[in-house]
This record gives sequence, structure tokens and C-alpha cells, in this order.
Amino acid sequence: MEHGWKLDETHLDTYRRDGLVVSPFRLPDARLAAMRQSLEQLLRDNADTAPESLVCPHIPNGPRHDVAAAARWFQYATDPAIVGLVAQVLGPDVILWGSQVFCKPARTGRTIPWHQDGQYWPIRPLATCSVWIALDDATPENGCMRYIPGSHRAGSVFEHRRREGDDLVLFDELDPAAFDATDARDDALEAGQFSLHDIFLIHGSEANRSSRRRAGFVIRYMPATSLFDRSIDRRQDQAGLSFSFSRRPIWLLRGADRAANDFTIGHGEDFAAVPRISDDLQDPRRFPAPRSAHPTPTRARFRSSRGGKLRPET
Ligand SMILES: O=C(O)CCC(=O)C(=O)O
Repeated sequence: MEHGWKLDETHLDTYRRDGLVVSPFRLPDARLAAMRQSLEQLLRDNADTAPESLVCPHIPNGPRHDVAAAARWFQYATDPAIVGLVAQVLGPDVILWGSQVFCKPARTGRTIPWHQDGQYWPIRPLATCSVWIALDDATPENGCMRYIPGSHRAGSVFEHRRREGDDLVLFDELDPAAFDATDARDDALEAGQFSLHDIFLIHGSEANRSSRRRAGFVIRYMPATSLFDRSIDRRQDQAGLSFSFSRRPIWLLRGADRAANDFTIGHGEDFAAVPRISDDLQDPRRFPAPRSAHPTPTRARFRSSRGGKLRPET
């Protein structure tokens, strides 16, 4: 994709002030088409999982799909053009530690209750920039993300309480006393647009009662000055899915590690063929833009221990 992407001071100020900025750049049509095609495969391969909770399609032990499919999501998540924007807000040392497809089907798409991401994640000190990429148009009608501008600025995680329900994607909900929902702003995006948001931002989204699907792919990056602390492991559950961070693989994408992060855990057999990713991500020859809507799978990057079938993370 475009390697010349750079956020200007106005956009950086918006990120610092509001905790979320809509990127002035958007995915090229060919990339969007490729991602939407990958999404269709992901949904087909995971028909028994809530489509709002397709956690880490970029890793072979994430949702069940073939190794080549995981490699494609990995390419999307490590696109140097996107990582370059993230480095502008996080600093030069960038780790990819997670991703998720939040696909809300028409009419039945579930609510994502108000929360702060920091409530859920084993990163110390808490720091992450999430890039939320719209794979469909995301509007107030189909349940686009909503957020409270500036709510990240306290730099703390407020009280959350447990609320479980079949209509919910996440079960830790922010105490309503912590914020004023009338301040909420819509993160409305056209397909191919994306926004960046901070780990302390208060956000959530309504159920999708419209006749149009709302799918987004979110990529999580942390600065390598923080530790992905697997000892904090707290089992996560989402809409019928249960998973753990204890074996989650992470990658250093740019710069250097400053916090003794472990880049071997979870890379096990499935990752035997995956090179350690580093600054050479910035080499466009390594991640060429797809020439068509059918990018060539990079099979060599992953190897599965079970004849091409992936292990679920749980
Ligand atoms: O997809 C949504 O509406 C919310 C996603 C979210 O909570 C996140 O990316 O942190």
C-alpha cells in the first residue's frame, strides 16, 4: 500500500485530544476487495463461532481456517503503511499483539457494551493503539463504533462490572457513573476507511438492527516499551468463545524491544517457518500490494502441525 502515508500534526492532535482519529487515508480498492474475500472465507470456516468474536485471524492457532488464510490476515496486519501510522502515535518500537474481526450480521448483530480496552489486556504499562478497519460501511444504523472523545486522557481504567448476555459481545461493562453517554460520538466509516484509537478510550457499539451487515477488522499494536505480561493471564470470554493470552504469539514489527518481551511463546510448531519480523517490514518488496483481489497465499510463512488444519487457541 502507500508508503508515503503520514499523519499531519492536525490528525496527531486529534488523536491526542480525542483518543481516536479517522485516518485521512483509506485502503486501496484492491486491498479492500481482498480483505472482504478473506472475510467471507473466515465466516464460512467458522460458522459455529459468533461472527463478532473472530479473534486473531492472523495467527494459525486463531480461528479455524487454513494456513494460507492466516498468512493473508497476517499480511493485512503487518502492512508497513499502517504500521507506519501507528508508529507516529506509539513511537518507533511497535509490537503486533492481537487482532479481531467484529462482524455484526444484519438484524442480529450483538451489542458491544461501553468499555475501555485496558480492562481486558495483560499489557503493562497499559498502552495500545487499535486500528479499526471498516470492511463494510459502518453507520449509526448498523452499529458503528461509538466513543467518548477525550475519555482516554485520565490514563486510567474505571470501574467495570460483569454483565453477561446472549446479546452481548463483551461481558465487562463500564460503570455508567464513569461517563456521560450523551457525549458519545459515532466512528462512522465507509468501507476501506479506518480509525485509530487509544487503549483508555471509552467506546462500545449498539446492536445491528438494520438490514446491512457491519464488519470491521481491528489490529492491536503496543509500544515495545511495555510488556505483554502473560503472567497476568486472565481467561477471556466473548459471546460463547473462551480464550487465554498465555500462549499468544506477538511480533516486533519495528524498532527494538525495550521491555523483555517474549517473541517465542506461542510461535511453536505452527510458527517454525515464520521469520522474526523486524524493520525489514518496511521493505516494500517483502509485502507487495496485492495485484488482484486474489492475493497469492504466502504458504512458506506458516507451517501447520496438522496437515494444514489449524488448532483453535483454546
Ligand atoms: O467493533 C466495535 O464496535 C467495537 C470494537 C472494539 O471494542 C475495539 O476495537 O476495541
